Amino acid sequence: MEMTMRWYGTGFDTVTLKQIRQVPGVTGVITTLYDTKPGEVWSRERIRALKDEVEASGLHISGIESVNIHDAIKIGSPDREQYIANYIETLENLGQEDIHMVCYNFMPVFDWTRTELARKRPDGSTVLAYTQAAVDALDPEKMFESIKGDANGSILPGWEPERMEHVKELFEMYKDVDEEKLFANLVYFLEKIMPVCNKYDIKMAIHPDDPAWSVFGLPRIIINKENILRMMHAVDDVHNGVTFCSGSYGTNLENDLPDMIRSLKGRIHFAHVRNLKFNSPDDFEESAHLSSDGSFDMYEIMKALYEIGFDGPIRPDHGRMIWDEVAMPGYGLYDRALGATYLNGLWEAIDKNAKRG
Ligand SMILES: [Mn+2]
Repeated sequence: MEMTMRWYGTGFDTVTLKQIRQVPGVTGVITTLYDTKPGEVWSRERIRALKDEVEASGLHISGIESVNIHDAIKIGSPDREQYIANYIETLENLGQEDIHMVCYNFMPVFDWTRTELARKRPDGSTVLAYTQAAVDALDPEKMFESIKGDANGSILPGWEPERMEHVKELFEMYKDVDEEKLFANLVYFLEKIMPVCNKYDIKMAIHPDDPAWSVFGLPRIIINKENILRMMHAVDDVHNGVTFCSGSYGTNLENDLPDMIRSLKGRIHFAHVRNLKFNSPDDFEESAHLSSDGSFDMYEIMKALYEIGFDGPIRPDHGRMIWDEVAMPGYGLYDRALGATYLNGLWEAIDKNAKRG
C-alpha cells in the first residue's frame, strides 16, 4: 500500500503540500480539480498544472477523488450521453497524464450525510456525527442550511451551494429512480467507460454511500457486500473496482468489514480507513483512528488489507478537529497526520509478523 492524504488544492485547502510532505510515510496525495462542476471536461492543461504543483513539493498524485458524476447519468435521462462522453474525455486526459485511479460515488442528491459537523467529545475535540433521529426530523431542503454554519467557512465536497439551491428540483428529478433503476444506470455508465479505462489502465473505485442506507427516501445501492459483488459481476473488469471506506460501510454494524475486504480481493483500488464510535446503532461519531477510541478493530481491518495483497493508495479518512485547528470539518492536518502514523504503525507490525512467519 501507499500512504496518502487527501488534498483539495491551493485556495481550497487549509493544509499545504509542504505540511503533507512532512507527515512520516506519506508519499502521495489524492486530489481533484475542486472548482470543476460535475459533467465538466477536465482539460489536460489543468491536470498537468496540478500534477506539476504536487510534484514540485516532492509528492505525487496517487489518484483522483473525485471526478463527480452528473445527475443525468445517475437518473438516466437522455442527456446522459453527452455527460458520459465528457467523462470519457476527462478519463482520457487523466490517462494521458499518467493518472490511474479515479474515485467516484453514485449517491443521488446528497453526498455523504452527517447531522453535526462539530460534536464535542469528552477530550474537547470536535467531530462529525450522525444521528438518525435528527435526519428523520429534518426537511431535506433544510439539510444544507442546518450544517452550513459549522463548516468553518469551507465548501464541503458534495455540498456545493449552487447544487444545494436546487435541492427541490433534484428530488423531483429522482422521483422515478428506484434502487433497480439506479443500479442499471450505474452499469450502463460503467460499460461505456470501460474501454477508455482499459486503454489507459485507469482503475475506477466507487465510494460507498454514506451512511450505508437510504436517507430521505432516496435510493442507495453501494451499501453492503451483496450489492457491491453484484456490481463487480455485472461489469466484470478489474477496472471496475471499489474504494473500501471503513467509515462508510461501517455505518451499518451488520457489515463485517474484514470479511468484505477479503471478498473484494483484487478489486479494491483505494482505501479510506477510519474509525467510528457508536453510541447506539443509529447514533455514531467519527472518533480518532485508534481502535480503543471507537467501535472498530483497526488491526483486523489493516490485516485483511495486508492479506489480500492490497497495493493501492490508502488514506486516513476524516479526522477530529484538535489543537485549535480551524479547517474543513474532517480535513484538518493534525488528526489525519496522527491517523496516517497510526495506520503505518499497524502495517509495519503486520508486515514484520508476516515475514517472520
Ligand atoms: Mn470515505
